[in-house]
Amino acid sequence: MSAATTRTILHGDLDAFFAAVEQRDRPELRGKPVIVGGGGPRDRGVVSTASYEARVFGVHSAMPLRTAGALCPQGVFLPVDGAKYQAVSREVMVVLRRFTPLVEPVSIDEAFLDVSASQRMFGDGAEIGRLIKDDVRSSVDLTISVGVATSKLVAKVASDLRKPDGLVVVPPGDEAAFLAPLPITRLWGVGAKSAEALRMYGVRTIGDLAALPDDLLARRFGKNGPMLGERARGVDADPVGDRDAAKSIGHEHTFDVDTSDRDQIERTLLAMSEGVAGRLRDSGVRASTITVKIRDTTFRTITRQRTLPDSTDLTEPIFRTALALARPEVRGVRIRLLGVTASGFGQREQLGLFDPDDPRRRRVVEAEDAVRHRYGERAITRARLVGSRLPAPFERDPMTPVDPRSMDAPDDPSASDTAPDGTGRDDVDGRDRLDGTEPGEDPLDA
Ligand code: TTP
Ligand code: MG
Ligand code: MG
Repeated sequence: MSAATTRTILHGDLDAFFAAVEQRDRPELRGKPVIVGGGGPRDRGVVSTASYEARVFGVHSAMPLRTAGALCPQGVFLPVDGAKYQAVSREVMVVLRRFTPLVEPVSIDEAFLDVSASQRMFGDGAEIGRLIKDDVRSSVDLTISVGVATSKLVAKVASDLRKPDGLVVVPPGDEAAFLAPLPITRLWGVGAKSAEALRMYGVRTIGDLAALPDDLLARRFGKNGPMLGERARGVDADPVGDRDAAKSIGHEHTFDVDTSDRDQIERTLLAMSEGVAGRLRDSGVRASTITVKIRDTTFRTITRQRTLPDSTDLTEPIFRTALALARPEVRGVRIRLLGVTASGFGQREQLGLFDPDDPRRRRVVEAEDAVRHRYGERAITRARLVGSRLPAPFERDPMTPVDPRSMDAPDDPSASDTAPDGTGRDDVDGRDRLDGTEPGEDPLDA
């Protein structure tokens, strides 16, 4: 790869994130085994994360709390304070954006940064890594582990290698040699199933995988096989933040019985707007474009979209816009399906210090989010929605960090709602739907 095209990519991931926030806010917990999860050591439920002091006892994420209690009876067990961690996550993303606008959050506590163009201002990748670690520590009082490399793949492996408080720099050209001795399970996208299958070929390390011929990989793993080999050699051209451009968050609802009832249509739009707004907030983004999709009994499908003067992550402006777009189209028509989609994302923090929303209103919304995260989407229901008997299409595991790569994949019911006669026509394409295996997914676990 020529110098002109060599990129400098950072991956940052906070150390023992939920537990570290609790230790930060309660100094008496520092140095102690802290276990954050949905209850105490005698409760059902699992560990969200454990401080490094607790990990010494074998406690780890996703372990039943009771097991954690048996392994580490002296542990301090704390409930999950989702709203607090979301807020801290946003603060960290603000810090990261001081170094480049090319920041791609991948979960609540990690992000990729392309700092290729930032080096004249801040120094080389290693120096930027150090600056970021210092800045995260002084601004939010947390430690972040950082990997620096020429690709997302290698940076991700590097950030994980010397946790906690790690900084691992892989110089250009050293990618394959850096990866080679590591166990195959370290390779991002190789899960338990793929690792097991690879073991049959004597593959233990990433270097073993890199040495397998492409045609063998293709035979065994199909179209993802050769890609697996490339990644083992540290080849990954995936750009930082690329998926943001085509990204959208949407909900759709197909009525059990086609309807022309205005109230039912409006309540459905409200419920969907609420779901979309909640997911925008979870992802730390605001949308500037709202699209509604309307399919009638004859499978005629139209979409109408409007760009807002100010981007938003709140229900009201989304609902108002969706309603204004839908009203003229649904009059006197029997509706089969409705959809509300938000797109045109900017990061919330890019708007700077000025928050166009009433801060009190935002606090209420954030309190609602906390309840939603803890008890599920149905816990908070506007008076108007009571009795609407909408199914709960908006539920997702509150403990699963939102992964922008798969944002729309799990709950897009439109995929099965195709016109039997092929006349269905969508003005919005399915760009945001994922097909095939993405980097970061196990080709066999998928
Ligand atoms: P991770 O970054 O995977 O883990 P971590 O930050 O706790 O520890 P480290 O990165 O130092 O290894 O996840 C970030 C947060 O996401 C974590 O603090 C809690 C939450 N989480 C869960 O709730 N359940 C899980 O199974 C995992 C893996 C994470
Ligand atoms: Mg982490
Ligand atoms: Mg993480």
